[in-house]
Amino acid sequence: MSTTWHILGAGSLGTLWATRLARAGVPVRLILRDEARLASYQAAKGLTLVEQGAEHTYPVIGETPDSPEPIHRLLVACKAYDAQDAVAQLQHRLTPDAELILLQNGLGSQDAVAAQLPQARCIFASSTEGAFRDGDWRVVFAGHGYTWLGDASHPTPPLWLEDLHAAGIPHDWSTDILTRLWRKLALNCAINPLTVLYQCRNGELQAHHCEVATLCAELGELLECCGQPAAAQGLQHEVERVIHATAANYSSMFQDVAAGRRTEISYLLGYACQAATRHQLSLPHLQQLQVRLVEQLLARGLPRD
Ligand code: NAD
Ligand code: KPL
Repeated sequence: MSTTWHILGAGSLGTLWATRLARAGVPVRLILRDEARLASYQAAKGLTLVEQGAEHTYPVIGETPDSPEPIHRLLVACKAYDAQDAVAQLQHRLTPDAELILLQNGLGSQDAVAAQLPQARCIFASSTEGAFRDGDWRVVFAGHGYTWLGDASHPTPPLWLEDLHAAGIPHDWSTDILTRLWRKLALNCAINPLTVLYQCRNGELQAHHCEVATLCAELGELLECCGQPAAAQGLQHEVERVIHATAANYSSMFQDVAAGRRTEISYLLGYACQAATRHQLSLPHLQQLQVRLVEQLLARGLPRD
């Protein structure tokens, strides 16, 4: 019997992982905020995955953070701004050899969680899969993609990657996970804030070619300065490729703002600007972008962080 996967956060990615692992017969338990959420979940009788128009419900066992069972493996599937508090609630249940898989986008939250749990193994993940909720306890698998997992301090891949294989979760072990996370952060910084400011789909940024190029040049400088030269390689070309390939899509930040949800700005553009300040690097366009984005968020009554 393989080790149970505890999944923290029954949102889009948490549900996408929980349902596919459960479908493969891997033991999974879902950790919900409190008794009220647990009661709502139990009434729904499971998690529903909608894939290519077909839907299936998986009766994954739910529990609250107070459940007594020890946790050996924890998939942290909440937003970057919730990760630290959500993990802190479970700290007393983590075994000394616990492993955490951190699915958060951007940078900053992973180090904060790892610092909170010096004994645990924290595996960072970067995913291009796409999913959204179309109702409580339901997820639509919207975009097939790939997940890279890695541990900057231990290059050895864990044996449980076999569970992901069995579950049909496309993945690879990465020995340069920080480079991948920095690269994704740079892409998100060059695209997502502009889509919010211009209220447009990704493809419409082709009309703002010069602004995108200037941001890419500054992001490239930042990556070099932060010891991530590989993440800086051909950045502008890659950003233009993504803008073209996802032309019809709205960026995740655009979608968050449009739905009145808090954004992950502090772990994306905010993190980049802070890193520049730490290195005494002047990146005027990136810093101005942050000012404009914060103004836009505040004007919409959303948190600035
Ligand atoms: P989400 O908002 O859909 O889900 C997060 C869930 O965590 C919510 O259900 C929330 O209630 C729950 N949560 C928060 N704090 C909790 C706590 N203390 N206890 C229990 N549950 C708690 O978010 P998501 O879209 O799944 O994104 C998760 C992370 O993955 C983000 O960093 C996001 O940027 C990244 N990501 C998402 C996608 C995607 O397609 N959705 C793709 C790639 C990366
Ligand atoms: O990851 C993205 C997002 O929308 O968050 C892309 C599509 C790459 C745009 O930055």
